[in-house]
Formats: sequence, structure tokens, C-alpha cells
Amino acid sequence: MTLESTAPTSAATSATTPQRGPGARYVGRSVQRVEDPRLLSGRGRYLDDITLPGMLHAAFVRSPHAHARIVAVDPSEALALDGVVAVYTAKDLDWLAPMVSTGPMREGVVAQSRTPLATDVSRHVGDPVAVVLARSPYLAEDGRDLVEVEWEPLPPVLDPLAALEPGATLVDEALGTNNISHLEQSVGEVEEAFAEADHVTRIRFHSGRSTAAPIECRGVVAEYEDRAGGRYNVHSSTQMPHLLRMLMAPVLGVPEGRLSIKAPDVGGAFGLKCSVFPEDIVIPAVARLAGRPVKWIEDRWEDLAAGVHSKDMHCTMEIAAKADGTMTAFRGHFVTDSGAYSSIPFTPLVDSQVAGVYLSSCYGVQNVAYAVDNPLTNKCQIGAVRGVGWVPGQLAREVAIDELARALEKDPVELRLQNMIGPEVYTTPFGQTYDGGSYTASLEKARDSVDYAAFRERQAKAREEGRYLGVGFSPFVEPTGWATSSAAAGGLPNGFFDTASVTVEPDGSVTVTTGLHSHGQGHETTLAQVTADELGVPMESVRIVFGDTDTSVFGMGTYASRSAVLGFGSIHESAVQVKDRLVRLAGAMLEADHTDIELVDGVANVKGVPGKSVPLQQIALFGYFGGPARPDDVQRDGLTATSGYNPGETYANGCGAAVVEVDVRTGLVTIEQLVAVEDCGVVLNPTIVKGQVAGALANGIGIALLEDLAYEDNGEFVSGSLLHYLYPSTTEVPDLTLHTIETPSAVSAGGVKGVGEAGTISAPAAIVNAVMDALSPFGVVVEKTPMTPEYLRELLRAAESNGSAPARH
Ligand code: SMO
Repeated sequence: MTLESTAPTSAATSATTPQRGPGARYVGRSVQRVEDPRLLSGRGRYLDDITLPGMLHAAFVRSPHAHARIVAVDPSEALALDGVVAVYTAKDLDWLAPMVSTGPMREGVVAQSRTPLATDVSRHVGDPVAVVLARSPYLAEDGRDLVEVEWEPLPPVLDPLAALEPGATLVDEALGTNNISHLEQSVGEVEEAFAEADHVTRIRFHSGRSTAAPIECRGVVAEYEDRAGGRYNVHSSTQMPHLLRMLMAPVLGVPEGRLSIKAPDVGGAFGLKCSVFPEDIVIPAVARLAGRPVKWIEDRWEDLAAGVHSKDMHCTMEIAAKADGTMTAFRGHFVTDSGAYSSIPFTPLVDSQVAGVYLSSCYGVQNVAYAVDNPLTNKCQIGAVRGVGWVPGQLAREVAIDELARALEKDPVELRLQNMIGPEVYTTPFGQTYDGGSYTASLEKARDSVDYAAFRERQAKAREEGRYLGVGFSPFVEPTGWATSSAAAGGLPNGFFDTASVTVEPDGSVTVTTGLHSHGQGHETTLAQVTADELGVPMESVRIVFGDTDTSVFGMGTYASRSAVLGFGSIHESAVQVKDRLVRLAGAMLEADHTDIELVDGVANVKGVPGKSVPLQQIALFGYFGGPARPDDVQRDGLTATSGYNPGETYANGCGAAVVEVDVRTGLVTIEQLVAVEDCGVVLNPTIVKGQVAGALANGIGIALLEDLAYEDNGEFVSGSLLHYLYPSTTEVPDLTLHTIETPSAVSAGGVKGVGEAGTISAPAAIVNAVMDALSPFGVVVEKTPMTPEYLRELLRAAESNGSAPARH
């Protein structure tokens, strides 16, 4: 894997942006990850490492049917098994409030209520209906198999388009509709643009059903302290401890002060762990009923069948264009096959709506319209997973642009460059304001990385030999740094921000607490880099504390590629206050004006006066115990400052490119080269960015070629193991070519943008376009992911039988 950095572009800088100054020694460097000695040597403390005294183990009885009435549940045989302690059903949990998604948080969404255990009807394979508690996880599973459920199968709703038809069977009768939300938005003169177009391209694309499948599945360990009004202590593998507490407390019927959420080391999350799941509620509730701590660790079947699924979207995309290639209008319809329950808190709109609102991406098209629908079906719920609906939206638009290029006989790279916005701050037709980016530069860089001109020659030569090579490009914009303005621009009327608390302890070491959470990203490293630079202290003296609602300041958690931006900003806002106190203390100690003090490597120096210095440890001690000579705010607040941060909209951008070969006899796609050009603004740590991008690209390969959560025609789920749900391994991930361009954000502290989802957004469309390019002699039209060998052979066979295929070699 190669990583090459390109000089920062100067397109977007701002006087209000604190840039890297002379004291900045860590940001921008590939500092080794602080957490790795712990995580790589097996000393991480994950959920399953937590054992509480007297703890019981839980196993869930789940529906084998897509849609069925629960006639009766008989636990007697399970209860007779030695070691089984209790079996609970929905009746035992009738004191809980319903889980509601999520009318109040989003306008235009039907609020759906559910109970954490199904009461009368189960709505997808894997829907939990009862829970067994036992002395060991093995006995709990044995007990689970002995619970007798009498089912009455109901007709399943499996086709999302049919689910939208009047008179369709309802997945949730209480709602009176299958459609969680229908939204439309249109800006400019869309109808006119299509009427006046020289050419209209219209495609259909179905992006397949995939999920995160993190190495560590989900889990919950909970206890209930039955004293002083009662309190729940819950350990959860979550990405967002405080929001989980906020959303769980009303269901459990306690104030937030009587619910603690602790998220230990988390072995991968990718968005999957920022939903609230039935098990999050059931485990603490039954711990209370049983009077003993309870642990539940999800198995892989449960993860795949009953976690969250993602990206199952039926897209229609239309482009209006002039004969010279100018694109004049985009129109998209995005139908998410939403599953049986509206996920909490983000709802299935986390896929469909974001495909719509960012439809114009990095193109200057001014007439844009979209509609979204979110039909419920008897499948697993759709929720947040890396790249969310940006991935299907990107696929629909970029595949359509390649189709337009073929129709107009234009080069797909030139066509894109012709229609792209410039590098400066830009407001889209739907009102998102991009903070500057390297839109054309990253496409040009990707083009050069695949040696485009030479590739076309190689491709022509290979075709003569009966080998089919193709190249595809996928420039993208990634919304990052989710805060109030970016959420509003993305269609969520909720305020998001984040907080950090920075403390210089009496010995000069530094403690930072944050409500962000790290589940592999390396926050213990990057946020320490930021803190060390801000305060002028050695990184080794900084400790980043997170993942516990009892000890960390309130925060919104980590998802939506937000933590670099929110972490940098909130630490910056807090650290400047603490640093101001430190230099004034040092000024008093050194009898110098505080404006002449600089803090470097944990020592305060008087600028230009060699030898006149005092170490931070002495300053801190003086700060806490130095008596009346100290500034007033130090006497009052010590050396702690807590500040929030709420940046403007922050958008990363870049471009993916893929070179593939398709074996037309087998339909197998081999990726020869996969390129990512990433512009996430100022890079905090190149190694960590490289890791994020490499992982995201692998994820994108999976979406393009392999990952498919499949249901049979009767709604049976058939992808319940990693033998059936394939994700890419070393044999499918080629040597990756990674480039970075740094366009500092015009709005965020430090010029930082996020990077967590970029490769997952760009890679699938690049790979689909490359496959279509390879197969263009056959006139094959790819209309879905994953592009399995079976699917491509089907298309090729159809092309052969209607005579459009070239002669076989
Ligand atoms: S799907 Mo991400 O953690 O917002």
C-alpha cells in the first residue's frame, strides 16, 4: 500500500482557523497509536471480559418466521433444565415504556412503537420473543432451545415496492401504512430542464443489503442496584454512551441519573452500534427482575439476522444534459427496503434521505429533485452502517453519469470535470455549504494514478485477446463533523455539538474527558496529539478518558465521521482557557509578562530569555496551592476548563478509481488497482487516516462484489453465517493506492475534516463503473450490487442470447 501526500491546496483558508503553528509538533505526524500495545497484546477489556459477582447469562428465543402470530409461549421444559433460572416474555416486561422511533426527532416520519420483546406478532426472522437466564451461556442456549413457541404464520411482506401499493399487507397494523416516510424536495426548474434536455439518461439501480458485521458482536452486561431508589449499571458495546442513556432511561422508567452506561473497548462498530436495540432494554430489565447481574453476548447469527442492515435501496436516477455534456438536472427516487422496525434513533431515513439531499454532490447542477420512500418489510431493520445512504446515492449518480458519457460518446472523466464545482466555498441547491475542497484536483489525481491514457491502450489490446479490463471513477463529497448546521443541512432538525473537559492535574499531567467514543479509530492517540499541541506539553503526559457516562462530560458519541472535527474543536476551546491560566501563572512565577510566555514540551519559557523557564509541574502545583498571587479564575476553577464546540458544515471530498478485469466465462471480477484520493482537510495522523481509508475501501469492495444479506421468497433468512455472508479478505483486497490532498476546512477548528466513511462511499461506484466499462462490448447493464459471478454471468448470457456479445475466444 502506498500513501503519498500532495501539498495542501490554498483554496479555502480562513482567518478564524487556527493553523498549525510553530509549537505544533504532533498533529500531522504518524505518531504510533497509544492504544495498540494494549489492544494488540490481548489486554483490551471488551464487553465479554466483564464478569460481575453472581452474574447470569442470557439467550434470546427468536422468531424463525418472517411474519407470524405468537399464539403461546411455553417455558416449562426450559425451566425444568438444571441451571436455567428464569424465562421471561413480553408479559413480564409490561412495566416498560415502549421503544419509540422517532417522530419527535424528525418531521414527516411516522412514529413507530415497539416492545423490546415481541408481544403478539413477530415481524422478521430473528425478532426476539423471550429471554432465558441461566448459570452459563451454554445452559442458557440449551434452555432457549427448549422454549416451545406456538406460531401461526402470517403472509410476509418482502417486496418493498409492493409494500407501498394500496391494500398491501401491513407489517405493523398500528401504523395504518407501511411507509415510514415519504419526502420530496425540488429546487430550480427541474421539469423544464428535463423537457428542454438534448439527452436524458435514466437508470435503475438496487444497492444490495449489507451490514457492518464487526469482529466483536454486540453485547450488554447489566445490574440493578435495588437501593436508594434503584439504579441500573449497564455495560454496552455502544458508539454513543450518553445518547444511549438518554434514549434508554425513559423506556426503563428511570431518570438519567439512575442509569450509567459504560462502553469498554469496542471491537469495531461502523455505525451498527449507534442504534438502540431491544436487547439494550431487555437485559437491564431482566437483571432487575432476577435480582442478579445479567450478561448477553450476541452470536454471529444474531448479528447478521437481527442487528441492523443497511443500503438496501431501490434507486431511480435521471440526468438531463445538453448535447455538449453540460448536466442540467438531476432527479432521483430512493426507496429503502426498511425492514420491520424503524431503527432508533436514526430511522431508515439514514439511508434514503441522505441519498437525496446530497444528490448534487460535487457537480454544479442547479436543478435537483428527489423523492424518498421507506416501506416496512418483514426483514431486519435498516439503520446506520458506515457510508449510510451516501453509498447508494453515489452509486445511482455516478453509474448514471457513466451511462450518460457512453450515450454522448464522451470521456467519463472529462464529462465529470466539465460539470464540477470549483474549489472555493460552495452552496448546493439544497442549501448545504461546502467548506472548500479539491473536487477537480482529486479526480485528476485519481486519473493520473491509474495511468489513464496508457490504460485505454492496454484495454484495447486486451480486448483483442478476449480479456476484458475496465476502469471506473467515483468522485465524492462526504458530509463529516456532524454538528447542528451539518445535521440541519442533512435534514435532521436536531442540534448536535460536543464537549470536552481539559484538566491539568497538580503534577502537570493532563486529563481530557469527552463524550466521543473510540471503537478502533484511535482517539486515545489523535485526541492526545491535539491536546499536546494545544497546551505545549509532551503527548505522553496526556490521557484521554471516554466511554463512561459517570466520568465523561456529556457528548453525542462517535458516528457520521464527526470525531476529528468535534474532538479537535472541543479540546481546542477548552485548552485555550487552561493555557491562558498556565501562562499567567508562569508569568507570575517568572516575573514576566504573560504575553511573553511560551509553553513548549511541558516547559514555560520567557521568549528570548534563555534559561528563564519553569516546568509545567511547578506551574500546576502553584496553580492549585499557590495562594493569593494566582489569577482569580485559577483560584476559582483550578486548571480545568470545559467547553462545547459546534462547528459549521464540514465536508471531506475525494475520488475513488478502480481498474478491474472481468472473466467473462465465470463472471469473476478481479480488482487490479483500487485508488483513493482523500481530502479530509488537515490530517491529524497520516497512519490513522491511511488505516481508515484502507478499511473503508475493503468495506466498499464487499458492498460492490460480495456482501448480500439474502432472504428466500418466504422470508427465511439465508445469510446467517460468515460462510454465507461474505466479506472481503486479503485475497479480495488488492494493493491499495492512497493519496491525500489537504484542503483545510474554511470553518472547523484546525481546518480538520472527517474521514471515517470516505472509501466506503467512493469504492462501490468506482468498481461498478469499472465492471460496466470492461463489459461495454457486450452492452451489459449492471443494475445491482453485489456483482456476484452468478449475476454477471446471467447478464452476459442474456447479452449472448440476444446477439449483442462479441464472439467468444
Ligand atoms: S454509519 Mo456511522 O457510525 O454514522
